[in-house]
Amino acid sequence: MNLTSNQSNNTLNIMNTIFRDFIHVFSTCSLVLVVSLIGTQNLLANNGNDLWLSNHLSKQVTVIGSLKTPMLQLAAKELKNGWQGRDGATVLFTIKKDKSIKLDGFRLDSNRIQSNSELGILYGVYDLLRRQQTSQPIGSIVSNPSYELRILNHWDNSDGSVERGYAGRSIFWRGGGTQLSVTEGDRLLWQKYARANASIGINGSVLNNVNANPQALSIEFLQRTCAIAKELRPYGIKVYLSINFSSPAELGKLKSSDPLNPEVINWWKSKVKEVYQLIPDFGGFLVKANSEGLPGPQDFGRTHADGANMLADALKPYGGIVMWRAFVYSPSDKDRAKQAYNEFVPLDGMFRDNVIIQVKNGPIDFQPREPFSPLFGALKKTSIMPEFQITQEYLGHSLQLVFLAPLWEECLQSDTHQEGDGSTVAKCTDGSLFSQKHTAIAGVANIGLDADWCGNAFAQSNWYAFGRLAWDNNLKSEQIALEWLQQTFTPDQAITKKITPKNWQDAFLTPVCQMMLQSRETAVNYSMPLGLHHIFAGNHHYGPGPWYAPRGLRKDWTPPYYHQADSLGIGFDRTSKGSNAVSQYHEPLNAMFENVESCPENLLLWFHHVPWTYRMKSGNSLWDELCTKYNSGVNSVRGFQKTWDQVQPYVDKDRFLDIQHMLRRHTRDAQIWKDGCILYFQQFSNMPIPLEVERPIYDLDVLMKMEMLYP
Ligand code: GCW
Repeated sequence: MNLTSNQSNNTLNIMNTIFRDFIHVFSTCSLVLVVSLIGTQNLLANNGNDLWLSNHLSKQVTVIGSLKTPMLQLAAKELKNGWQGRDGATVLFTIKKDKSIKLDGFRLDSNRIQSNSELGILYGVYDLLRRQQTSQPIGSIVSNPSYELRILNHWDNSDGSVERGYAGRSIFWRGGGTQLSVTEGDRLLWQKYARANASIGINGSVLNNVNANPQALSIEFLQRTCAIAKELRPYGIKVYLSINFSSPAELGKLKSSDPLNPEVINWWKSKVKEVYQLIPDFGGFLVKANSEGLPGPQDFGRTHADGANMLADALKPYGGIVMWRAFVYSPSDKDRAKQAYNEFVPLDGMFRDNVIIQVKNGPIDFQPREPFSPLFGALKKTSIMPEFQITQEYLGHSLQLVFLAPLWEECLQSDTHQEGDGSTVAKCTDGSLFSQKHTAIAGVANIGLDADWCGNAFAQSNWYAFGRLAWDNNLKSEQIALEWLQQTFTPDQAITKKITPKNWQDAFLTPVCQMMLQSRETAVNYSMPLGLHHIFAGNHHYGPGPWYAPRGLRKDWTPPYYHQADSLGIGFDRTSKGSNAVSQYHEPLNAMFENVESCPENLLLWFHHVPWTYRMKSGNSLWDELCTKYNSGVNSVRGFQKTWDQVQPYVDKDRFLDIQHMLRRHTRDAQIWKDGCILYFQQFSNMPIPLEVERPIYDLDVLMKMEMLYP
């Protein structure tokens, strides 16, 4: 089902909502009667389209204070529609400068929301409603965002496809002849998208793929961008575009795109002017340059700083920014993990103040587990922003239940030690340690035209978690998971049981939250435990392929480059005896990673080539430990299946069946990972599979042939 056929979904949704509210009213009188009347929960079908923003029967509230502008009126409307506090309460909106309130933060108590800005009031409303719905206290709270810019990156192409998208086609671009016509359906969809983002504090959207087509700056594209901006603006969301560095030549028909060429400089200036004439609050450009075959300043013998600064100068008069990606590597036998640091650290301090270097959480590429990128904390005189991947490219697409907040929390809380102990990635990027003109964070979106936006209900939690962490980079994954569950699977859907808050907590919230919190480590265990990375089959990045090495393919695009398994052992030697990537980390990390004994075991094979017989802390040999990890990953997903089956009474039928089905596939594919990797690596270790580990059920040669069938 997709949102273009959304009319009927909407009607269904409205009917469901009415019905749910109807039940809500009656439930206080006689739940049993209602249950016997409807007999089944089928009527509560939920396609997930409302995300964490389901409608609830609200109580009466009066809003006072200035409501002159559309944004404040919107804030008042949202408050009235969702109010769960005291019936007949009054809430005051106050816009007043207050030094303790930063950016679009707010001060909140049960009957007042104060902010420096209108957008802060809107955020305060969503926060207040969230607290009501999740039964959190509403004392006197000041809430300020950790980052000034909290941005979704959509890898959407103008033909409507989405790179690494697993939830249907693009919500922004349709391609073909329909590119120009903006329909009422489009507008409603974009408003709904904007509202969901605003409710979690996201304030920017990059509308197109970083693998950008030069046509992204054509007038047709800009006009549609302008139409999208119009729907996003009331919710405080600015639009940005990814640009192709060769646009002057490709689109402008100039002879070159050399960033120091005056004609090129002028071309960008007039293009930027054209953009701002259409979209006065346009946010700026995101640039992937000299990476994976895309053009960039190095093609002309210039540096990343030359390229970024030229664009920054063009954007500066309008307040626009450049997000310049540090995801660079070239085909070579050298260690790919070192390249970004090597290229960018020498340029520290050379970027304009409206340039932000966008850095993926790890040095390679959004793997299930990586150490943090050594650029965090090493760039001290340059604004730098983390890039997380919400879409599950390397973590099971939308076919596996993997909650990503623990991965991001692990990165944000990693101590770089760059400015002494406690120099976490969070502090190195949010302005606490280095004075950055702009602070920002980006997440690669997992959104598409699927009715549930993200491909399955639990994938929505990753969109939610990104927004919440962008607002508060110290939030704990558990709090995020609980909040999200409480808002997404509301207890009023559990109509076949007499649900009390206590049994909802014990029988639904606690086990499902546990499942979510375990899911990332589980994915690491059945796919790439102990620091293994990038051992996927083919370009789909779904199933296992430690053997995958087609002749002629770049070595750094093949798994053997990363796992280095041989008869002696397994793992990439990044110590001083190997590629010396450890030297890019500040002491004491350098020494800690260098020494096999002190290297954290969950990163062991990232930094070391380790003998199969090496004694792990558990007493197991490395080989036995590896097998045990794979086994525990599979067992854990099996456990998720049971957990989910147990919560059936608390979940509407649609989402229950959908997730039940997904977990079946998830378990099967985890088994394939385990069998494929154990049997393949066993050819090198020549050691038996420990008896506590379940025997493989697939044959290696079959799995090796299956590789291209995924997903
Ligand atoms: O991991 C790789 C992905 C590419 C992506 C690239 C990037 C948009 O496989 O699909 O391209 O990262 O981040 O630029």
